[in-house]
Amino acid sequence: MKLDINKKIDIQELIKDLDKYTPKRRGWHWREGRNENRTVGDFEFHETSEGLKNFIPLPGSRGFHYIDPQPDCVVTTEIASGRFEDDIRRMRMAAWHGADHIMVIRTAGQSHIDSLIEGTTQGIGGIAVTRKQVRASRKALDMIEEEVGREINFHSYISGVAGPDIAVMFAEEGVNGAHQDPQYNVLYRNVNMVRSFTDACEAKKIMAWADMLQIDGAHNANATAMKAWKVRPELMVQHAINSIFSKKVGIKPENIALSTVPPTAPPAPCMRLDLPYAVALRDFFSEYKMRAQQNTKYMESDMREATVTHTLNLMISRLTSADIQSTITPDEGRNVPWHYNNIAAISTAKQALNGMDGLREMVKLDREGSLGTEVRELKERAVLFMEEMLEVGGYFKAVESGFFIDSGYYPERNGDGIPRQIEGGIGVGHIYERDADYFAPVSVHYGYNNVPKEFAKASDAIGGDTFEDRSKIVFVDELDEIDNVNTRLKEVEKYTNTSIVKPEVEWKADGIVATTIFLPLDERTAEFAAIKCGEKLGLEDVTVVHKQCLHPSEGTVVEIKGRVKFDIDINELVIPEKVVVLSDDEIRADIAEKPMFVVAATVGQDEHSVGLKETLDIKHGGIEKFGVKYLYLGTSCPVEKLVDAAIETNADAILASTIITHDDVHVKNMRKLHELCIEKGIRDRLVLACGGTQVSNEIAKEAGMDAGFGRGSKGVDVASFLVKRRREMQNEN
Ligand code: Z97
Repeated sequence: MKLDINKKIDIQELIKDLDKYTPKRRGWHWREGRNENRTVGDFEFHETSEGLKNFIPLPGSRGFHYIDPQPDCVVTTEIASGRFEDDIRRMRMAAWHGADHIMVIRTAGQSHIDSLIEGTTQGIGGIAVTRKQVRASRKALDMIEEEVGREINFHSYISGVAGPDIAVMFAEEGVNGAHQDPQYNVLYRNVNMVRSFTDACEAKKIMAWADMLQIDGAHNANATAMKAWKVRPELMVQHAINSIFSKKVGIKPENIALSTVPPTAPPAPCMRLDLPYAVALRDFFSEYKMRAQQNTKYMESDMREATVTHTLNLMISRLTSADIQSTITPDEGRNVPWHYNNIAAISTAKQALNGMDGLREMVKLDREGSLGTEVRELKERAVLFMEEMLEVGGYFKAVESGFFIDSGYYPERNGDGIPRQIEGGIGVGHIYERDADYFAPVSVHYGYNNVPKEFAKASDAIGGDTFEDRSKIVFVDELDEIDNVNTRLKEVEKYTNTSIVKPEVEWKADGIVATTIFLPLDERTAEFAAIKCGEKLGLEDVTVVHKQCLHPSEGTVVEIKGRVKFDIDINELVIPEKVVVLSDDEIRADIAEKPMFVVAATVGQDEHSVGLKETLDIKHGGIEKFGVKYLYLGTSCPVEKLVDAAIETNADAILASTIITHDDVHVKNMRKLHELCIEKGIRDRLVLACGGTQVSNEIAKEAGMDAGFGRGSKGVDVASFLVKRRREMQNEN
């Protein structure tokens, strides 16, 4: 199965024979071609990686020949629709925009599940991570990476009491990265600490074999702490514990990534707190990688605010050269994991990183000033924390004493940390010392294994394990008769490979649309008034996703979402043929070879001038830019005067503008222009074009023009048309 750019990914085809699918590769992949200067378009870049084969550039790239420079760091997108068949389509869109690390958020608290789940069930704002979901996603990514020409990392979580089981499944299925941090289980999921650390040995050993990248869980302290910036010293301790532990189990340092989050956001003076923290991390953990996640704790539902915080965070990433840039911002605050929010966040990262390319070469971090002092202080606090931990008898004792997630700025302690008992938590008492004759017949295993002498290696006892012989993997397809991908696909059959469509934000044909409404009301009233507006617009299940008071009594802006009740048949749409616009160079060359002269005016009793002037003048890319010369006769110009001027100057074309539409005067003016030219015997040698907000190509042509230019038309559209029409006329004669 290969993807065709012009076709949607066929999910039915994708899940066919999934039981036989072998992932293309294992292991984490950094971007290729980093640390070298690269020319992209007109510019030299200093912090990029190899470009993509297929991509969608930033909107502003229009001014730069549509270049799409790829930053040097891996860019993550977190996908949480809860249906893998829909996630897969989103992954493909994300990859085209520059994401090469796809994290699938699990359904709430899969760490609580004490076994490997098989078969698919749909999550709520997340997905139950199962072998089928993982395999289907990896298979899709194997094809998507060929389409974009870059390796894409697939990522999920190895946590909870089923952690080692999940690690094995991930290794078998070619998952490339995972969160793994026993401290996460202990603090946030109340898994017994001895169990959690013992399991982590096994899980990490398997991750090392599978060459997976590991992200730790320290950032969760930011999210949990009352004041996120207070736990910075403790966070360094958490990073230290998981990093050295992972290294000792056998994960190579370049596969150990710290999950770092700038702890604050505006209106806090975040740079003064966040930058020293990021620098201190780089100093302490120089052999490991930094995975920068933007701040999500101080994020509400405002996309604009989230984007600014994200951008400030990206500046820190650039200044401290983050290795992986996460991009969940807008979704996390709004809890609306929609396709286009993923793309918006990826674009924010790409845009900011492109824009700050090479910033570090010009701006040096001043270690002599307050930055240096802050960095040193943070490190000292972290070291003291670690020392006190040793004094009380080590990590387990420290957790028991409530050292972690305390709201004090260490060494201050407020006694409100999360204490866990060594003899408590989920899975307590399930750890047994291995007997002398303990034997596990597997190829990857942590610690003591009494392999019988007749076997060269442990797994020979069973003729190879699943890491060595994939045919031994048992693929369980579906367990739930009702909630599974087959029934879900059946429900949307009407919209699959047919001409029927429905708007969507996360699931095929979910029918959801969002709209922004300003109401001259106070916030509370506006919220309910907005819902009423949504209902009057014909939407169902209307809810408010964002609101912002602009003034206590003058007004509120509200963003609502709701479900449309209708479908659209694309076969019934009337779509005018798309005009192909010539390139700037081609137009210029044509005009240089054979000059062109046009006369132009706003006709009738119409004083509008801006639209036509923008079309003519060089400043905003009017036809003058391409070398076309013109005579502008101003506004309220009689049609007769315009035609006479064209005759006198021997013009090639007339450009008329007509904005006023009262009594269809725009149509009448166009018709008059056409008829007058016939009367004067010049119609067949003159190009006639008309523009205006209510003019369309169809209306203009019907009224006798050669072309019409409506709202949004640019000088290049007109220039391209003039050149093409002149060529046609030459051929006609
Ligand atoms: C991130 N936006 O990118 P469950 N293990 C660790 C974790 O951090 C998490 C889980 C397991 C965030 C992702 C928060 N992290 C969300 C170290 C979750 C998840 O929900 O307990 O089943 O596992 O880091």
